[in-house]
Amino acid sequence: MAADLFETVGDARPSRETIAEGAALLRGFARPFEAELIPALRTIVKQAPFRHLITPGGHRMSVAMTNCGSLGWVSDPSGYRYDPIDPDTAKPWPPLPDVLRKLAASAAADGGFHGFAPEACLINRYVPGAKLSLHQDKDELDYGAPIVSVSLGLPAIFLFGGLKRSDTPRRYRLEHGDVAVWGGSSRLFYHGVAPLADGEHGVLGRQRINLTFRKVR
Ligand code: MD3
Ligand code: FE
Repeated sequence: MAADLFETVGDARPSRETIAEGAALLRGFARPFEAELIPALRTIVKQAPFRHLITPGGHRMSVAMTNCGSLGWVSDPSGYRYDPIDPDTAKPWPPLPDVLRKLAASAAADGGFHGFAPEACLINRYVPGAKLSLHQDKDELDYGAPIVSVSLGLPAIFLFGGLKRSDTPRRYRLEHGDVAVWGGSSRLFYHGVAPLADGEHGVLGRQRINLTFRKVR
């Protein structure tokens, strides 16, 4: 990619890797946003604290979650849904900050999806041992829009399968600042996150934060 020859961002050279049709891994893409991004996340989490949701199967998720934007993803024993109201605070989710909107739109454009305007930003927090089992993201009405994900803090092994649960997943190590854009025919691929290894991250400490931006309707 010729543009990389002219770019330097900290010590990490941004790069774009196509990992499936419509799916791109943008290593280090979020780094230039970091100084604004982390304080914005702290503000959101004060208004809508992390919580461990219960799945429809009755299990408490090891990943803690919150949201910002006009809709938030929630799970409870009755099912999964997008809700404009945080059930824990009974208030709307905190608004999507400009820095997050810009990061998501520019990453989507870099991945080939122009005009991406997310309604929901799900914020996942992993501590060592937390994991996300293989699943499909099927609670959105518009599969034509991509999902943009931003990894922060401790590295994680991301599992990327196929359309069938039985497809053996490929493994990708996602690090602080890595962004992925998932659209096209990969939009419904099974995916998950292996149990987080212990460690200490210079900025975020003993945790991994993942943001997923979605157009819901
Ligand atoms: C591949 N989150 O919140 S983001 C989720 O790291 C979720 O917290 C993971 O899966 C995390 O639903 C992974 C990467 C991701 C998101 C959506 C996808 C990968 C995807 C949709 C289709 C294919
Ligand atoms: Fe997912």
